[in-house]
Amino acid sequence: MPGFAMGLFAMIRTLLLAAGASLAFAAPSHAVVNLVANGSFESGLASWTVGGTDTQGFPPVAIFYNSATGYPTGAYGEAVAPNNSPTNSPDGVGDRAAYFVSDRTVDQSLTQSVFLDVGTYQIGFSAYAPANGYRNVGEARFSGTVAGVTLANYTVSSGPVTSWQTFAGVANIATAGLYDVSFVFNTNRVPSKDVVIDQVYIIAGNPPVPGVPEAATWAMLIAGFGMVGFAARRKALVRA
Ligand SMILES: [Ca+2]
Ligand SMILES: [Ca+2]
Repeated sequence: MPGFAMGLFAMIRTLLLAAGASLAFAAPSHAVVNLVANGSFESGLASWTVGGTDTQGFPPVAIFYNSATGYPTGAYGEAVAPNNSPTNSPDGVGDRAAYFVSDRTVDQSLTQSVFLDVGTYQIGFSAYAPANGYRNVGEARFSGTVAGVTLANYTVSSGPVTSWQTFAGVANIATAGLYDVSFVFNTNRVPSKDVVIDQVYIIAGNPPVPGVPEAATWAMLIAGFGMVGFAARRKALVRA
């Protein structure tokens, strides 16, 4: 039995190493262009339009990372760590990110329109909930739509705190034209939760998403676990 267990671990380790090796080659090339303007918010909110109703008077702003300053340059004294979740955004994470913070807002939004030709595009963005906002009693609902495809729509309390996550997907554009990129934030209680976003992107094609095993890797893993199962059954038969 120990011998079989060791063999199984060795096989799984080999499979995981192979999966890791294939993922290491999945990085996007330097030629990839982000079709979203100022998608990393390094130019503040240039190219973005602020919408919605805010009765508290705290519109979204582009804060600075690792800055324990107050609104509008920081997250009320909490230093936000730069996005570290895997992303195919061609833009670097940079020094800034967009911050939704109002406690009384209806459909507060950051939007822009992007012209897309017919084709397949990969789309995505990264989001984060600061701890001080997360502790607030009021809920916040947030949605992210890129190239007309809604990638996320959640209450902040249902997501992680102080942990970046990247949402990615595919937009298959059948008709050339303008497509919406929009982030929408709703709150109705003082104080309520907040959201930070960064590295919004639209790129041509649909390259492997970092951190997500691609189809070939999955096939290899499934085949590998099938082999492990076969070996186990064979061992059982031999023993019987
Ligand atoms: Ca940025
Ligand atoms: Ca808030």
